[in-house]
Amino acid sequence: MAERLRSKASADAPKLVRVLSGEALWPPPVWLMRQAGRYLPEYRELREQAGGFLDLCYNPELATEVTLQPIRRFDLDAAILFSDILVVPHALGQDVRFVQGEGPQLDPLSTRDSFSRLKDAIDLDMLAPVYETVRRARAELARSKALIGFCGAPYTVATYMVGGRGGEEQAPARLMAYRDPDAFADLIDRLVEASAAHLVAQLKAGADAVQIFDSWSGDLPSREFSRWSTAPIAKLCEKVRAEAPGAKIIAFPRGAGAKLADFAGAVPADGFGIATSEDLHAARSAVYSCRALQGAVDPIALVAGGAALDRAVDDVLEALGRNPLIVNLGHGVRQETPPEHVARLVERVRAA
Ligand code: 1CP
Repeated sequence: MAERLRSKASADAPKLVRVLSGEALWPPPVWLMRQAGRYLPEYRELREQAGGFLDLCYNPELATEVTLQPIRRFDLDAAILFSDILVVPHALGQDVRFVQGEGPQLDPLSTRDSFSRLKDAIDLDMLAPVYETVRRARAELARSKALIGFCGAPYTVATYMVGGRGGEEQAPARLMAYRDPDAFADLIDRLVEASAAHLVAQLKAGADAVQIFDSWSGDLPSREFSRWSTAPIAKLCEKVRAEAPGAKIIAFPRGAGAKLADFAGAVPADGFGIATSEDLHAARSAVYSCRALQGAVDPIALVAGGAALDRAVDDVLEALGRNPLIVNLGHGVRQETPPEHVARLVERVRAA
């Protein structure tokens, strides 16, 4: 495995791809989770024209524009496809709605019987507009910029599918996992297959790397974490690599904390996302040193700006800069973030 991970990217590859191939670059590349979205006036304007949120995700012209907005404004090193993790349940046949101000709502799959409402396999034709967005965004980006595709981790997506919505503790999915582990395993297996097909389609359409967002597994006890987060993500990476050899993969097990070492030992990703609350030095020693870390500026320091933001950026650069590093936040950009603070963060990294 180490051999494959060390295969070097060419010198004119995007910086993000080089770092994911094991190079430590200075200054390191920088992009931000949720870098497109409501904190940008140009997004809010375009969002009004689009109708619903899913209409925007499935409109290649508008979704390409939203993908590129933060690159134009801030000259970040990577664009992330504008889409959502919940297009996968949607393309598996589940009803998904985005209600203004309330977040996503799905018809919950609360028992195994309700799985019969799902399709046997993901309907990639339904997601054709997403792959068209990848093609268009890649064509419009400079070669030096990376385009990142993504999906949710099987566990995180399952929590929305079973619970019908987000929620702090994700109790409905965790209950199903305890009461009927065979049913929950069936759902997770379906999501491994569906997510692999979705990531491979994005890579074939031109994505330079893909990120797997596991937003909710950090709450799980170790035994549950390794069964429902680590093992399925490891399998997902292997499936993607089998069909898209050399694919660059970032895994973000948000809040894994002390579970990161086991996770990184089992998951053959090229980079690992670190959440705001994690100790940076502990994270560095948990992950084999040629593999990249990505993170972990506090999104609330980004809201605060000024000297607090500078310090937060410097802490990440000092703790992680000697090894392959991608500067990012520890979670997504918040809606109340002043766009000038993002410009300041990028400037601080570039001046390092
Ligand atoms: O305009 C709007 O009202 C919609 C807000 C919005 C946006 C901008 C949603 C609804 N999704 C998105 C885009 C999105 N979602 C991206 C685009 C690329 C970028 O980063 O700029 C990405 C990568 C996601 C990923 C996503 N969706 C995650 C994983 C990351 C995370 O934040 O933890 C999750 C959990 C979702 C579900 C989701 N979709 C939207 C919301 C508000 C949520 C979270 C709901 C909750 O808190 O449970």
